[in-house]
Parts: sequence; structure tokens; C-alpha cells
Amino acid sequence: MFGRRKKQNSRVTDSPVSPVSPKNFGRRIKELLSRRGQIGEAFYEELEDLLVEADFGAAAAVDLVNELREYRRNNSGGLSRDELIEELKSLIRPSLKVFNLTPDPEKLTLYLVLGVNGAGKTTTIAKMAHQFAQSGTAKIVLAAGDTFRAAAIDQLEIHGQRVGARVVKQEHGSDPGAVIYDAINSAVSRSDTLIIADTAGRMHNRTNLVKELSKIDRIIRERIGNSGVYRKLLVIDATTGQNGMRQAESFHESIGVDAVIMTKYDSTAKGGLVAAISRKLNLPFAFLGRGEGMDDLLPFNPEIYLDELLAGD
Ligand SMILES: Nc1nc2c(ncn2[C@@H]2O[C@H](COP(=O)(O)OP(=O)(O)OP(=O)(O)O)[C@@H](O)[C@H]2O)c(=O)[nH]1
Ligand SMILES: [Mg+2]
Repeated sequence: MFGRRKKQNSRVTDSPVSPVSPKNFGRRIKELLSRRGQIGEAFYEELEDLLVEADFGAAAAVDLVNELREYRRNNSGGLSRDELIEELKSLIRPSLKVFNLTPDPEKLTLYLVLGVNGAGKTTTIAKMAHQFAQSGTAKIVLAAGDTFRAAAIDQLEIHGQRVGARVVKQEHGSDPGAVIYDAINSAVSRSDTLIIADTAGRMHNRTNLVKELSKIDRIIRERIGNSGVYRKLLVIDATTGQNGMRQAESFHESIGVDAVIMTKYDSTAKGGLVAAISRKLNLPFAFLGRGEGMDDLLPFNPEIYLDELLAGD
């Protein structure tokens, strides 16, 4: 799972754009319906293919289509296009959960940001800091916990200056647990309320990364204790398809994840990954990243997500 950037990039280069996009997925379902007239086996098979193409994952696609079949069996009067889309929405909706990421100004809060390299962690940290600073809900410190890559510390510092957040750092190669521990101490002594900690997305190998992240996790739990709030946020790049699903499984299994932030939703040709992760791992989503600008981070809204995915107009 870790360090797959090269493979992902080459995959993206090999097949630039999928014909399925969150915007036209619903339109294609409608096309499928009008083309077939009747809803029969061929329709269900095509719908299943369409769901797989849109990154729902094979298992979820099969399940959803079976549930739709079942629904239709129980509604012998037939099913209009709109009814079918509404039913598909109501089959997907129950698994979609929102994680409300509004820091409590009364409590010391730490968000540990996890994800493979290139997922969009550092940019997302900057966007979150920008939002929380603008709304005045928190006094923010950024912790430069990605000490593996030399440029990562500078990158966070530049973002920190831009959004007006203090950055706690040590030099390249230092212990990320120590950097984050320092950041907590300095937040406490200056009465800052929110620490957002960056982490490395890649190390020499996966075992090293899991070990490192587990150590960071332990340090934070011990230092923050029950009086504060500690959340692990996993950043997934929407354009990585089923690889994103594997990343979510792997991080959740090895470190434990509280909420997912999906980045690059603006550049994805597929929207089903959100539903796939929600359905399989029962994880809530906090934000969708929809561009590179500081304001391009929107709270996850299931109804908007479903409308965009299935409205098709
Ligand atoms: N279009 C788009 N690009 C994004 C979004 N979020 C991040 N990016 C871009 O993705 C690239 C990688 O982002 P980073 O924030 O550096 O990713 P990272 O996870 O910190 O990467 P490493 O530090 O290498 O582990 C940058 O060019 C970002 O501008 C998004 O929501 N939409
Ligand atoms: Mg980074």
C-alpha cells in the first residue's frame, strides 16, 4: 500500500480519463434505462459494470444491484427512472456518514493527518488551518511530523506563513514523535487549542512506516490523555481508485482511522470510492478536497454527494 506513487502515476498516464464521472454517472444510468426500455438481466449487468467502473468496487456493485433487484421484485408495478435513481440513492445513503470536524476551543485538540505520499496531506492541513483560523474557532499550531522528506518541513512552513499558523519543526531526519510531542508542549504553554500534525506518507518500507506511526500514536495518546481530543484523519486521493480502498483498509487496520478526507475530488473521473470506503469500512468522511485553492475543502455532505453522483442532468 505505501509508496505506490510511481505506479499510480504511470497508471494515470496509461489511461487518462474514465468515461464515468460523478457528474455523468446518473446520466449514463438514465441512458441505460431508456435504451433498454424494460429492466431485465442485461440492464442489471450493465448497471453493475457501470458501478464497478465508477469505483464502487466489485463487491459493493454486486450487492447494490442485488438489492435493487430485490426492491424491484417487491414493486411489481414497475420502476420509473426517477424511482430507480431514488432507490439507488437510498441504498447507498445509509452507509454515508459525516464526521464533523469543528475543533472545540475549550479543549486541546490534535488532528494527526495520515496518508500515502502525494495524497494531499500537507495541502489539506493548510486548507483546514485556513478554515479554522478564518472562523476563529482555534489558535492553531502545525507540527512538521513529516521529517522523512527534506522539503516537507519547508512546505509546511510556507503554508503556515500563508495561513497565519505557527509551525513547530525540527530538522530533516529527526524523530517525528519528538516533533509532535514538542508541538503539544508548546501549544499547552502558549494556550493554543489546535495542533494539526503532518506525517510522512512513505518510509524505507511499510513496516517502518507502521512502526513509526504507531509510536507517534502512542506518544500522542499518552500526552493528550482524556482531557483533550485526538483524531486520526486519513487523506485519500480520489483519483487512485481501488488502490485508495486498499490504503483505507491498510491504515485503518494498522493504525486506526477516525475519519477520511478525500482529496482531488475535482480531478476524479469516478465518485464511487467514497461509497465503497463508507460501505466496507464504515468510516465517516469529514471533507472532500475539490481543488488546490485554500477554500477548496468542503465538509462532506451526503445529499450533495448523492445528487452529483446520480442526478445526471
Ligand atoms: N486538484 C486537486 N489537487 C490537490 C488537492 N489536494 C491536494 N492536491 C495537490 O496534490 C499534490 C500533492 O499534495 P501534498 O499536499 O503535497 O501531498 P502530501 O500527501 O503531503 O505528499 P507527501 O508530502 O509527498 O507525502 C499537490 O500538487 C496539491 O496541490 C485537491 O483537492 N484537488
Ligand atoms: Mg506532504
